Amino acid sequence: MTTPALLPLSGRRLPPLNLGASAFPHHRATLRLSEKFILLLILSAFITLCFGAFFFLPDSSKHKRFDLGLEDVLIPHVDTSKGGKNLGGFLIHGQGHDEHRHREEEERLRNKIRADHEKALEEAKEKLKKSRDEIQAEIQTEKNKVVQELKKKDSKPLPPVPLPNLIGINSGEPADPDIREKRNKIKEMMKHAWDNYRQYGWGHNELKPIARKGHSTNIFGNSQMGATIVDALDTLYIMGLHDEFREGQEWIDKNLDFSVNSEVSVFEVNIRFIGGLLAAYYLSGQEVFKIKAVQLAGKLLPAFNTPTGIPWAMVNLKSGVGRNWGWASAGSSILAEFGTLHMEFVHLSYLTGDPVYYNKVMHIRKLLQKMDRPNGLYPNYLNPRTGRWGQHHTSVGGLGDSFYEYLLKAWLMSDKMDTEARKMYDDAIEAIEKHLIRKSNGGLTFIGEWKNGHLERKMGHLTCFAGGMFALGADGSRDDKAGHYLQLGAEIAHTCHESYDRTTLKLGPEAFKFDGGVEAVAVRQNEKYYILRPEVIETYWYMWRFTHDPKYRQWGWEATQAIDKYCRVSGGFSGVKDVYSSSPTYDDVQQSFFLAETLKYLYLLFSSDDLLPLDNWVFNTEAHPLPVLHLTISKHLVCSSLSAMWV
Ligand code: DMJ
Repeated sequence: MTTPALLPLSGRRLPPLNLGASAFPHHRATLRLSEKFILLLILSAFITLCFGAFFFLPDSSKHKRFDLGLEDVLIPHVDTSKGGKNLGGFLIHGQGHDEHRHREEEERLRNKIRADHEKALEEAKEKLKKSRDEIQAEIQTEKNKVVQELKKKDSKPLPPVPLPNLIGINSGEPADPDIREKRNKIKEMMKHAWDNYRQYGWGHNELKPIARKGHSTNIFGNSQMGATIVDALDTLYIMGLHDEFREGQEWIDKNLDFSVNSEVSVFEVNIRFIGGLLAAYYLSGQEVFKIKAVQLAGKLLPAFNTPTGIPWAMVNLKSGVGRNWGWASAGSSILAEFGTLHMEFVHLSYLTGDPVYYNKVMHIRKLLQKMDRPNGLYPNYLNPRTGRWGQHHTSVGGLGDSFYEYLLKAWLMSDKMDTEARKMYDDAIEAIEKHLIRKSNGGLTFIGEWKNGHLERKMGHLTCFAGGMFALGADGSRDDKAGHYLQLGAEIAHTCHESYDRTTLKLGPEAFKFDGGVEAVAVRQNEKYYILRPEVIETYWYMWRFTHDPKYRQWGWEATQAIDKYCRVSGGFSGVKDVYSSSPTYDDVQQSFFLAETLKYLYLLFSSDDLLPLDNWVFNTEAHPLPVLHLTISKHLVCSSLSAMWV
């Protein structure tokens, strides 16, 4: 009888029991533990009794039901003389029962129950002879066994998958010495950011480069999850900073633990952690990254337990309890959050062979497809309880942005097989062009925001990623409008460059207006900051890859110099609060996306195209490259190590 050893796992103490000394005179000291055994024994005896009564009391209605039940059960038997049918050594019993055999069987079962009972009693008596310490030691051993088993289960190596070895023939080293020098400068900036984080913020989520200590925000919860390490890994790898990469890997291996009582953003953890770990895995082939990604994904799954399957914005990694941001329209989930899981989740299903992740994101897609869209636009807010839209705000910037990006990238990542995603992207982009994209009086193309039936003529720094997206989606566009979308991408890149160029620091503000004579300039004080964001540089890079127009490298270099001049401090890199001020103040945060995205895109801009070619890699929204999956189409997703089937 092994059950008693499991009792203490519940951590609950039983109230003192009044069996005391008279029942077990020699073992007062072990009384409390003994009581648990005794209770358990009594309970098991009671259950056995009930079990016996249920099955064997003559003429009870249950007995009759049991007989009837038996008629449908397959019992090994070869005697067909009473009208039963022999099915390959198994008999389906007919009406006529062998009473004698039945009684014998009952007797045999009763004896067995009696024997089990006595054995259990003996074992319990033996246990009770032991000292409290011995029992506790036994319990501990049992507990350890369980923990070890669980650990083994968790870290069971997953099936091997073929790793693409496509990160550049010569690590993307450019032939031109001037370009090489610029690329080296960017690598040096990465080293400066990393080394300072290593020194002052190691293990924390981010770094405060001026205070020289760790930093975190609520998106990462309250625990030190080393966000910067995970986010930076693939950039380190691509740049050939292998010692730093190994340090990061070691930290992750030893310290990255997701069993923490911490409430995190599902979206941020997905794009930064799962995306970062998956990219590190695909680039380096180190199993630890895949294992950690899968463990973490398991912790995010409870967020999908909502009436609609639209996940909560936040989930507690330990309890699995989810909720939404208090500020989001009427308890809504956010389009850019629940709509930016697809790439990572498809890869998780591919790597594990478990369709659970794929099914979650496809369910979201199906639900969105069924919904009415005002003017063909997707509102930013969706209530996960009711499945209804919240406020009718639409944005290609904050709250909406990466949803559109992931529709396109789902198609690209599926080797262009996921045509459903492509159609959704094309439909969405057409509506966006019609309702949100305008030209300013000064001829700048901008993407505004739709708010309750009118267009706000304001564009966010975040929205600037769309230039790259339009260029990336040009090939394969509806009605063969590739030229049009490449042109649109170029116009957005130009506008966003203007938003940088019209500032004192040559760094872009968080949001800029096209209204009342103002063009590409921030008006409100709280929109003048630059927090090391990547989107403008991201668009320069895509535009460079598709056009090779040298102006994109030139603009990228301007941004590099401005960052190095105004954001670099001795303890790392910091955001600045006002890009129009010649003596800017720092926000004292080195964002993890600065290492994941901004520096990576800059480095790629000054590398040759064979470093992570876009035919083979698709970058997630945090710039983590994931390989294109060459999938075949089938009715159901069946993943294996080599192939995954697409619905
Ligand atoms: C990044 O975390 C991602 O790019 C995300 O999609 C939105 N923007 C931040 C950086 O600005």
